[in-house]
Amino acid sequence: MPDKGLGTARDLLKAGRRVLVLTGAGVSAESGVPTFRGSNGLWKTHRPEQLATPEAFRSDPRLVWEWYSWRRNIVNTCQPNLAHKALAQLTLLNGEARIATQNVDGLHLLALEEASQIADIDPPPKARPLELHGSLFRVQCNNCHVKSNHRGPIDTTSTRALPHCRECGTLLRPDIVWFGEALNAHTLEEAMTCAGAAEVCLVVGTSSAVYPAASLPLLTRRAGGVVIEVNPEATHLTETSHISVRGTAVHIVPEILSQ
Ligand code: BV8
Ligand code: ZN
Repeated sequence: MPDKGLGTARDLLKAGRRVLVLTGAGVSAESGVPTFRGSNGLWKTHRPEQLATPEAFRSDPRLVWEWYSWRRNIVNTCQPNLAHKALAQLTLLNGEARIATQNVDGLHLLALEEASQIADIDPPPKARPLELHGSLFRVQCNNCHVKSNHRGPIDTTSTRALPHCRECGTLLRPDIVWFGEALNAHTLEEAMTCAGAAEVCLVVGTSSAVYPAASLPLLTRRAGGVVIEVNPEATHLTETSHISVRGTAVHIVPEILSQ
């Protein structure tokens, strides 16, 4: 049974240089971003296979863009919370600490940009979070294979009004990894390498239900590292965690990262 030790977690994170942080929707919950599988999660009102698959996009791009436009509008009103900020500080000050996030809300990157401005430090390359499942605010052309930032409003009134590639006219899709799609090979390889080398894998706010992201802490454990989970509830990972701290990201993460 995992230790619930907040103090032990803090000591391990203080001692551990090579830290991989894996986050999920729960780290952004207190910023107002809906989670997927919780009581009022996204998957309660929408079926993932209806919205988060390439087949769904092929059959009804307007519906899929409507869902992402709705999520973009919500996230545009959200700010990084104290957990995002504490994690940004960690990666800014510890060049060996990395964040791999399943989230597509961009709040880790925003927190890092804010932290580096306040500290007047250029973030080390490894401080940039690995976005395993892409970003709500990037689009990609399946024809040109070009990705670009896109933060403006999406006109979902007709398929023709949806965003199209300026170069070739192809309908653009969100730069999001859907079910059944491979993650970006380089990003995944980088995350797996970090997981295998980590002394500590800190897992915050994920149900650990989705692979291959959920396999990352198992790589740390297999290589002899420590797995620390922060979640108000037990998850698929809890039994294999060395420490599972019950609590929310905003209450626990700043506490266990406080030096
Ligand atoms: C792939 C995009 C293969 C949409 C998402 C084994 C190996 C490989 C694949 C599989 C496998 N087994 C099954 C698969 C298939 C599938 C999969 O994992 N299915 C699951 C459901 C069984 N995986 C895939 O399809 C992946 N692709 O492997 O392709 C391949 C290889 C080569 C060539 C071709 C194909 C793709 C996976 C990515 C799918 N895309 N999202 C979008 O985001 O719009 S997944 C979706 O779930 C989100 O991205 C989300 O990030 C992710 C995980 O969810 P969580 O973040 O954990 O969120 P959740 O709501 O579940 O949990 C929130 C947690 O927070 C809870 O525990 C809650 O207690 C906690 N919480 C709440 N409040 C707080 C809190 N914690 C802290 N503080 C709080 N305040
Ligand atoms: Zn194009």
